[in-house]
Amino acid sequence: LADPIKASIDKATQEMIVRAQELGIDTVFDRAENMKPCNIGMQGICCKNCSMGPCRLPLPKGGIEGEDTRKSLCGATANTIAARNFIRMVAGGAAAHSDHGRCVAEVFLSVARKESKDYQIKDTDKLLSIAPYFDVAVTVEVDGEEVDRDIDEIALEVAEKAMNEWGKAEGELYYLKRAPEALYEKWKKQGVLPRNIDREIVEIMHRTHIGVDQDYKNLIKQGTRAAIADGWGGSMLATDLQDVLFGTPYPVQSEANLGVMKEDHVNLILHGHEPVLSEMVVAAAQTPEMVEYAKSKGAKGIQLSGICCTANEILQRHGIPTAATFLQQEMAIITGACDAMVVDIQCIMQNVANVANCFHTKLITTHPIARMEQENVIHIEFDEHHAMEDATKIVKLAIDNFENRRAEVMIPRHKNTQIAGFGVESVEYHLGGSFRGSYYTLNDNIINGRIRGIAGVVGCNNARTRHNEGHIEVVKELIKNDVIVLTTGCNGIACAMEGLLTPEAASVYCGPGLAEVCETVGIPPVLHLGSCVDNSRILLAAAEVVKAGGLGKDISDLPAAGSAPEWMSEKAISIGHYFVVSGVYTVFGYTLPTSGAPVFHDYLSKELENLYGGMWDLEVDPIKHAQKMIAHIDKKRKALGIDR
Ligand code: NFS
Repeated sequence: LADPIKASIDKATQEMIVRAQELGIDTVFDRAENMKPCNIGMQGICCKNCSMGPCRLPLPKGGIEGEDTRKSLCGATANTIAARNFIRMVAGGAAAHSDHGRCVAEVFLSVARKESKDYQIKDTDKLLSIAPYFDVAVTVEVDGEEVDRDIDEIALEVAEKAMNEWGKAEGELYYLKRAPEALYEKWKKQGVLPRNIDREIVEIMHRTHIGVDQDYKNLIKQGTRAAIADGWGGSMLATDLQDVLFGTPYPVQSEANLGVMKEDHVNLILHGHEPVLSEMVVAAAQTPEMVEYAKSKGAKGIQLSGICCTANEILQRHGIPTAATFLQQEMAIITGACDAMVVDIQCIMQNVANVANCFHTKLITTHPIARMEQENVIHIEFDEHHAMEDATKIVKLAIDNFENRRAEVMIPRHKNTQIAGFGVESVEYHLGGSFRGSYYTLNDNIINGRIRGIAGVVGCNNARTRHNEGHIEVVKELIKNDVIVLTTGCNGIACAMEGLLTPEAASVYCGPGLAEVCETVGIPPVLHLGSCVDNSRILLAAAEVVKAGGLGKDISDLPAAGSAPEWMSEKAISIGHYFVVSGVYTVFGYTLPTSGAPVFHDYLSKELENLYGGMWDLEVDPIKHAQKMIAHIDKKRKALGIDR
């Protein structure tokens, strides 16, 4: 069994590990004790792309001396195998983000066509701001005068063009031009401008099939093209179209950790990724009829909360509290107070169904591509054409289940306050010049040294490392050294649970320069920018910083670095790679599946810098991890002539 103290730094999680063990229910933490990962797979050098394999090419003890003669049956080298595996991870991650984006685009198209009455365009300003990138005019000439164009017409044209990004026959992705010109030119020179989103992913599957692409440099080049298609394509489209449909987030106050659940309320937990579902469930649960209905069943009300990136989506737009990170999902049920958990796609552990089986919890899958085989799971397929109806059904199920609680309820009392909902627009509002209307103040504070640099710290939890320890130590070390942190995903949740997403955290944890800026402006030192597709907000914020001037011409010139201290998903690899090829020095914690192929690893961590300005690194120790990022930031400051 897992040792709760060694498994997590978080009190609520520790208590729930103990609780689960008392009840004889295994969690991911226990399973991590009982099953160790495959050492060869971890090094990235197991090829199972054909049935002559799996071919395993372990590094000889003591490393490689002289020529590396390892090869598979077909002759593939360790570098080829590691590169193939690596870009297949990029493909998996880019596919996940982008298919999510496609679903949003489909809903947007049906809204623009006036086919789904339950969704509307909430943010027309955002729509108008993105239309020009698709070459969609926002004004028309009438009798020699420029007048505003009909918003429905604009929406339809944007929707059709956006939809087309997944499969258009020629050209390149529209959003690539949002990158700084210098970066766009680098991509063009390297021949990695994505043509359309799906094609780049498909091409990875083709090129990694046995006997196709055998040059690790050429393989990673396609990985680069697909990663760009994710960050500056599928993910960015997901973020933008979600903002158009559901509203661009602005700072909101809320809470985080399992303690947000309430014993005397119906607890309905939203877990997964696409706000298309969760937005409707939130709307349905907030209707007076549903609240009354809950009261009629003896509850004081309905407590919604979120897990994983759905949590981030409903947090940033509605202030709905966050219940759990990826690793705490089983625990939300083990509280005995989860009346229903509704899931869609991604990061949903199959074991939640087994845990739900030990309690009264109704587990509801909603997505046609993500179903569960266990008998206790209910499937309510969510369809944009009758979204509110489906959502109401889900909320009712949760309420009806309130009186069926069987186990003793044990909700850990731990939670913390958080301010979330930052984005490109609100950062501009808080840190822009009021009359220049750009990132002027932020840049000014970077140039004068109060802010040493910018870090994007993102990504998952991983049961192979102590839950939240890497996240929190890396972030604290950065802000202590005056580096402002932009966070998303489960790092955002971890920071929220630790109280780092409050303006008050500035005086406690920050160096004097960053503390002064945060106190003056009234922002937390760690700005939560949303879900993992919202890493596109970090890219755009970086592009804005470049645009505001004084800090070089490209993202790679900025005193900035990226990090994923506890990553585990393929999505994280895609994100890491699009950060790198957008010019960001990016450090991952735990492990990288490249260690068995030193030449390929070196290519990622050294050679890529010459092509794109960014590079990969691995550092397990969180303090060293942060220090490496700071060293890179200082190197960039020096190059800009703004040494502190
Ligand atoms: Ni990101 Fe969201 Fe969390 Fe990791 Fe999973 S929730 S998309 S993959 S685990 S950060």
